[in-house]
Amino acid sequence: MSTAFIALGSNLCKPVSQVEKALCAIDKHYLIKLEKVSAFYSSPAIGPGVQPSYCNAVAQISTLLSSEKLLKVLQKVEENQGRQRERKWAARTIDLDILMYDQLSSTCRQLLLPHPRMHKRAFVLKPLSDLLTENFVLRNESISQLLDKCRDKSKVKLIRRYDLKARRSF
Ligand code: PH2
Ligand code: MG
Ligand code: MG
Repeated sequence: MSTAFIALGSNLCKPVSQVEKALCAIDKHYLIKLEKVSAFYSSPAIGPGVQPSYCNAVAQISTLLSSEKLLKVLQKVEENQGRQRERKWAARTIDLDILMYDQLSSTCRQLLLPHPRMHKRAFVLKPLSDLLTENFVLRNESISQLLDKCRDKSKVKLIRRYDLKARRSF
């Protein structure tokens, strides 16, 4: 059994509902168990042009899927929620990124692990810090040390909590 962390982000078509829907879809897969879900945060979009704010969260799962198969499942969930592959960092209904898969380090172009930009993004680190302890080390630093270095950390605001049993935010 492997442990993976998935970043969820949406800034189109009711972002909170999109994130909730994706969590349900992930959990429905017979080889994936949703173990923990962070609170939901709102953050200004990083990307081109003027875009709506994002709803961001991070989920911890256990799975019997390989990292490659997990990526395929997540891409299917994105597709089912109407994800269009447009410009880089364009607004999207749902984005599901594998942040980490066990201790795996991958330089494969389709799936870089750990996610190459996660340590710089407050909208990933803040929700991730809900799930990890201070002992957790990424690039020789704790999540809170990495967060301290993010200039935009104050802009990531808690909006809702997630009830794992009820499978919804409140
Ligand atoms: N995702 C992006 C680009 N910009 N900005 C925020 N605030 N949250 C995101 O999840 C996000 C983004 C590309 O995946
Ligand atoms: Mg992304
Ligand atoms: Mg992505």
